Amino acid sequence: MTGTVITVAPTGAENTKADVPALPVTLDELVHTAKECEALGASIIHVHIRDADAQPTLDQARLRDTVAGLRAETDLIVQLSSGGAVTDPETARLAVLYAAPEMASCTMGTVNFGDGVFLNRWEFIVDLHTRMQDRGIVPEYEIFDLGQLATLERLLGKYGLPAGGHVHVDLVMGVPGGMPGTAAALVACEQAIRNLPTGTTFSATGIGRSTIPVMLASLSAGGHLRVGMEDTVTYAKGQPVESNMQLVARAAGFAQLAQRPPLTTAETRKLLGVPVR
Ligand code: KMH
Ligand code: ZN
Repeated sequence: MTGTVITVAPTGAENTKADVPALPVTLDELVHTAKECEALGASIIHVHIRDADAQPTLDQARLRDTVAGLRAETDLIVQLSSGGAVTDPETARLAVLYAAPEMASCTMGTVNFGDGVFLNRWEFIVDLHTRMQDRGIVPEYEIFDLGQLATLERLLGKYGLPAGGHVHVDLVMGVPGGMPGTAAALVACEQAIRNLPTGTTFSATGIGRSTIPVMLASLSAGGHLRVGMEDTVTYAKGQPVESNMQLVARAAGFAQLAQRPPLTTAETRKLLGVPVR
């Protein structure tokens, strides 16, 4: 493992523009953020979109415009969230795939999510996985708890490898209701990932204050990084995040220190089996 994939998750569905004014919510803000983060070392963008009132939406036209806008202005791998917000119905989450992203997230199980429940039934997971296979969309399997890696093993055993043939996992750690954002939990996941197909890669993100411990643990365990205001809105104690660029710059710095510098978009495409445009 020579380099680091840095994914930026700039917006998410949980933080409000009123509480976090620096959150990118319009297409212009998103494209600006994407370009700057690409220049700083990000190679994937994990995208949730907002409507005209800055509320989370899975509106088809907006999703298509977003994919087109990001593709026109950057070479980042565009990964749409199929997770949406905890209130989004399964039909709307499946329909995200019609917007033809290069990648989409695919969560491996139900998890308590703060006061809500992020529902991911087995049949729904199978539907997402097989529809992505049919459409040539490369999944990023989102893992909120250790047992979800066993679900992924079962999924791949029954329904086969994803589009592109490479398995990539993202450990989302520190969600209230999911696994903690600790080095011990990350190592437990890394052990379980060894049961997945040879060459499986993983990235990790720590929600809130677990962002730094998870980043350091992931780098030392051979993993990649996801950062962004979807996951972290406090840069340091009492210091709000100014921008997603600030978080990507810190991640790139840590990756350099670990002597695993950020991979370019072309290198990440090759690693994850995402076609060159
Ligand atoms: N917003 C969360 C309920 C994903 O993007 O796939 C789900 C989430 C996962 O963020
Ligand atoms: Zn997300």
